[in-house]
Amino acid sequence: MKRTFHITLFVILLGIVLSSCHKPMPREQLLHRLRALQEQGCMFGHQDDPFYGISWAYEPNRSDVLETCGDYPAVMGFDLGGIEMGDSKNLDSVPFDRMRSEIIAHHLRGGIVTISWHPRNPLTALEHLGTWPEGSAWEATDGSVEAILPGGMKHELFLTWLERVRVFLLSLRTDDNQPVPFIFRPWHENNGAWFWWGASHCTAEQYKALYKFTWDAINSSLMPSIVWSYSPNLDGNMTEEQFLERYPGDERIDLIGLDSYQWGSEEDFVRQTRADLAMLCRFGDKHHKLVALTECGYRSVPDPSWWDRVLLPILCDYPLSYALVWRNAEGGEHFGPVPGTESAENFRAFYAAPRTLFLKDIAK
Ligand code: BMA
Repeated sequence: MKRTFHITLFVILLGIVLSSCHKPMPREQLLHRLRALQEQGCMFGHQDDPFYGISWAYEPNRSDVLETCGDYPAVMGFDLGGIEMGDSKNLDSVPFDRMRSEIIAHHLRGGIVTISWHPRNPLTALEHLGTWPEGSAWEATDGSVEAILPGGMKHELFLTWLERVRVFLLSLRTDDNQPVPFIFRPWHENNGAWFWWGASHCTAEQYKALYKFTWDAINSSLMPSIVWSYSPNLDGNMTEEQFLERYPGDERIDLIGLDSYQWGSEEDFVRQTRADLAMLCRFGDKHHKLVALTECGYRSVPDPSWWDRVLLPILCDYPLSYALVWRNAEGGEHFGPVPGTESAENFRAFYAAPRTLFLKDIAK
């Protein structure tokens, strides 16, 4: 009797000790939160939201989304392009120091952060400093991926690039030194031909080796913070076999996505986006992955009813974590809402729809 009592006591104490040791990592908390939020709706995201709009730049606390509907986007996207060169500003002139503080600020206000990377071309970047398209992500030469893999002539350079990315990502910490969790989405739109890591410029094996090498190098010290995303571009007829060809593997990927823009007709955009999302959602369900429209939009939103007539029904029909529209570039194109434009009122209807989640919906 006494022995049984001691054993029971021991098991209870062991349980208490073990459960207090397992403090969930920020990445686990973020994954858990993303899954719970997906049950509530689809989050709206905007690239470079707090930096500039088409007629303003770097004014504190401004955001075109906030000024259109009274709320911040739930998700904000940021891009590291240029950090690999040791630049102080990214490819769209966003100072990395400012980026760091806005990432931390969005995290602290309860928002979700996603980070992409348009690195320059490792074969030509050093000859063409700061030019476009020469030396940029869009200088889509064959052999660049091969050159940066182990044994390649630019492998050492690539190690310094990854180190610069890692150091920036590691610096994403709050004042009390807590790591900010985020979704990281490198090597995106890889089924197209426009980036040097695109399907026409490297084999599937080389692409997967690139993703895995990146994952291993960065994850070694950032494991607690990163939700990893893999997001090819719209195909319109993507099969699971095609998707799997370059998929880095279930053990490395948490969130799969689609980058889908309305460049042509509305009918094509809707039909093709739905076809690819249906496949991705089936895959996500089977493989327990979150699914998102990792980039989307209609350049300068020329259709005043686009938000709630075209985009919203798509978000309603698929179990998506979020849909992120691209940046509102100063003096140029915009993919997000702009106060005072024709589509702004329609954006407020999109905002009010029960399905869409903005900051106030998720930070409650
Ligand atoms: C593209 C355009 C470019 C920009 C790039 C990276 O879609 O918006 O102007 O440099 O994304 O943000």
